[in-house]
Amino acid sequence: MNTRRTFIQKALSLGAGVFAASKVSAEAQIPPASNRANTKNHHAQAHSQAAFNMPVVTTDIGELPFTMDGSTKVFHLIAEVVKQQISPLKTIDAWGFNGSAPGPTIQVNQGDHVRVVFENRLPEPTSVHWHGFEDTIQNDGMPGISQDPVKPGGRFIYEFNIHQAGTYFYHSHMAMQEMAGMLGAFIMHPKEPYQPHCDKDFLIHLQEYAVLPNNTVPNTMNMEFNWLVFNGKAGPATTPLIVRLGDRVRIRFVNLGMDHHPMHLHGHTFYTTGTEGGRIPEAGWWPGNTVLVGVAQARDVEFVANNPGDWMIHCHLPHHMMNQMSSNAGKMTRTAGMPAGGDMNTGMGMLKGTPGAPMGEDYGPALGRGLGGVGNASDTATSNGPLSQKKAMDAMPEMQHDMGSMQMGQMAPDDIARNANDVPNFPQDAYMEGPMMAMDQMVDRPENYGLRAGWSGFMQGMMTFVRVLPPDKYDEVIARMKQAKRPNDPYSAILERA
Ligand SMILES: [Cu+2]
Repeated sequence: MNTRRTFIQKALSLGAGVFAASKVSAEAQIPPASNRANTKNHHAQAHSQAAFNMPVVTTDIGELPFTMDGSTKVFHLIAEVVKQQISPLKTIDAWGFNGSAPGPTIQVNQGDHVRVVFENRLPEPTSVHWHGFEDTIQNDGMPGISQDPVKPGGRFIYEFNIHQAGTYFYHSHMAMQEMAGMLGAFIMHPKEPYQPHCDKDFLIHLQEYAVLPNNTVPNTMNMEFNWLVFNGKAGPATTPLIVRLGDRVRIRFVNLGMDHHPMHLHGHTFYTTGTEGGRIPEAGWWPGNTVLVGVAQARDVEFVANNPGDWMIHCHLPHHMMNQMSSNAGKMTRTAGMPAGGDMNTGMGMLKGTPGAPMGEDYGPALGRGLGGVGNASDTATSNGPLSQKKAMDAMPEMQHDMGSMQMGQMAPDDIARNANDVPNFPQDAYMEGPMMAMDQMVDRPENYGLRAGWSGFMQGMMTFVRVLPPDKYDEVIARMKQAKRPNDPYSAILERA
């Protein structure tokens, strides 16, 4: 059975014609700049006749298909070990569901009868907790409390009558398993579609991993996270949210990690319209451009994409806008004195390592506070030694300065001031971001078409774009996305309607 089609038919039955609706909204009465303050109400009117439940798009993850057993929607959810590529040069061994961490998004409608056949392919017991569900205790998924733990190779069947609506989640209730990636979203679409209608509905999971250089297994007990991901990808490997100028957009943030994340959108004001407890009545919506998404919370925000451009959406914690985070300032960046036996070159893990490989594990413990347990107690302040690009490159003869499609070493001579070495705190981002670290081609995909060259050097961690594209550019990007014919494309719900 084509489950996607079934879903669309269900969606169709919930409101007026999907295709007609998206056409109407695409023309979408882009309000003049002088009227932007009123776009919320304006848009409510524009869509009042055509509301339907737009399926949620979980970029880079996608959704879990289902089959029908009579009138019951049946999902097959499998806990398993997965290889999750979080960045072009970093793939980790995570635990997730049905091939990814986070697991795929489950989407149902209020009033549905839902069965989840859960299968444990992990080497240890687990179960699935259904976060926020007002259901029977037998379905709570608390191992040892509401049910026996599901043993390796075992199964458990959860069955729900969906009477709620909103952004809910599922996750392992074993803390370390959760930190290894065992989480996913569970969307309950309302019986009466929300007003005003949203043309695009996205979901972004916020997650953190602590993975030593040259390692693939996250340290689930560590609290010094050096990989911060949206839907299992760190910038610039995150897939942008593609919207058409004038679209009303909903983004659902879900946080199942150790830190709270202030999510910030450039160029627009959004309203917070929902929490992990469901929809907020319109009178209670609050405006902002940053919303704090606490642990175990969901925050739905909505805005009219009325300002064209490639706008950043990101966590505003500075350390959550970095990849492979490690100490970069002071003594650790200089050719003498990195405590764990390496200079910048070995310490950064790029070359000359023993046991012979770049990113030698034996250098890991000195990188960053607490990564590996050594900490940086001996990384005390000393005067900075000289560092110039030439000197750094000369000290790294084995380094591939042209790493295939990685755009390394393209800093212009005037990117670094002549007196940089006399300036306290230099360098901060000089060798971590910018043209030197750009990898546009490595993360090339239709959604990135037309971005400014070198963009990828300035995007790390919990970052992606909301690309608000005028009709001609939007159509071109969508055409390229369709042309790519990607199997199980997370964007399919949008592509089918475009
Ligand atoms: Cu954050």
